[in-house]
Amino acid sequence: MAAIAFVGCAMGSSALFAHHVPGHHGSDIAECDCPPGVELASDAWVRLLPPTQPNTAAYMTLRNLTDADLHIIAAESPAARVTELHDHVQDAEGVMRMREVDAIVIPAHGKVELKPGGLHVMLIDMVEPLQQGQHVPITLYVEGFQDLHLHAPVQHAGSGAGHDHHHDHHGHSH
Ligand SMILES: [Cu+2]
Repeated sequence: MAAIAFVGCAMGSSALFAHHVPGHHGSDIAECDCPPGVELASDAWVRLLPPTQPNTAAYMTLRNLTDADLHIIAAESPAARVTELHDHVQDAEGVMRMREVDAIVIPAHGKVELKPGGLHVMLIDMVEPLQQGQHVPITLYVEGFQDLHLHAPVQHAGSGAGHDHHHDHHGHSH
């Protein structure tokens, strides 16, 4: 009897996986409504913080396929009352501190990585506490270019730039 129950369970779980569509809406994979010439080179994500923490940040890697440098000059999200572009710089005492920057540049035919300890989109004064797995809409404004509209899932830091699922459609590039 135990063996039959086990087989039934295994079949159930494989059927579940067969119906899982990676990247489908409602998953934990970021989506970008990016104009031609710009694409997400890694999943975008927003750091999950305790509800008492009013600020958080969004991270991603963006690739520029065009012949010109692209300057992200502003960001906006309905989840935060204030959104700023930040970098980390070392102060005179050697302490890394965040500071606002005028622009985040995606070099021509290159990419820029927004990551913890480096460049990031700062989400300040959240409208309501974020839940894990929730998607946060973020708009990035690019000088002389079309806007980038992202939906970035909320994740714990330490789950890396993504999640446990494999997703080979992103490929590997250098
Ligand atoms: Cu910041």
